[in-house]
Amino acid sequence: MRILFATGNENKIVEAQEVLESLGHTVEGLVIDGQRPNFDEPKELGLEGVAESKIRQALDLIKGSELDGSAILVEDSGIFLDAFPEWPGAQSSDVEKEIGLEGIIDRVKESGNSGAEYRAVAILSNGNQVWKSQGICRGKISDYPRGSYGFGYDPIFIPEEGGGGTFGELGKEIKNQISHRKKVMQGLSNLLKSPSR
Ligand code: ITT
Repeated sequence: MRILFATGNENKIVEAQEVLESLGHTVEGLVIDGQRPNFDEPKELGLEGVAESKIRQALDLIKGSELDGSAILVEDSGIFLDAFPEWPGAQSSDVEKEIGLEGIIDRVKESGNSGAEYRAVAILSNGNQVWKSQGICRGKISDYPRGSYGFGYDPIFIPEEGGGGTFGELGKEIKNQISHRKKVMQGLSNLLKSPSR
């Protein structure tokens, strides 16, 4: 299936391509009038509420255009710290800008609980059918940033299945095998093989 990913985050597109293209799909960023669309994100609704809002906005944007009927993908994701329920969660990108990775490390150290997980919710729709999937990657926050691969919280996130390295150190091969994004995209691909709901 040709999938148009409605996101302003190029890293998400690259990671989705790496997972979904090996499963027989193509993925490209949704571009309208030469621009990546920008959506309102009602972050107080959490990841799923934000993803539902983004898919509604994306489908509205392409209604009546030549892209009407295309398979549109949206994804909302974030990191969740065990010590702070639902935080930063859907606010992850804002919190990263406000306090930085060092600010996160400081709060985790103060709390004494380094447990964390990445979560992602993805929704795919052609306007008629809708497929929704979730992905979680368990891990913990490191004592200091390590490695330069990836984006966002990757230099301070140590996935349980990564042998102790951060995603920043583990790189693309490992991240794409075990990440929340791998799981959410794999889940969508599995749903595409079965009748839609
Ligand atoms: P779109 O909404 O346009 O898709 P975005 O970057 O704003 O792009 P989100 O609102 O879903 O995406 O916020 C995701 C944030 O969560 C992201 O900016 C990072 O701070 C964090 N995050 C999510 N997945 C991540 C990953 O795989 N690696 C590192 N940080 C991640």
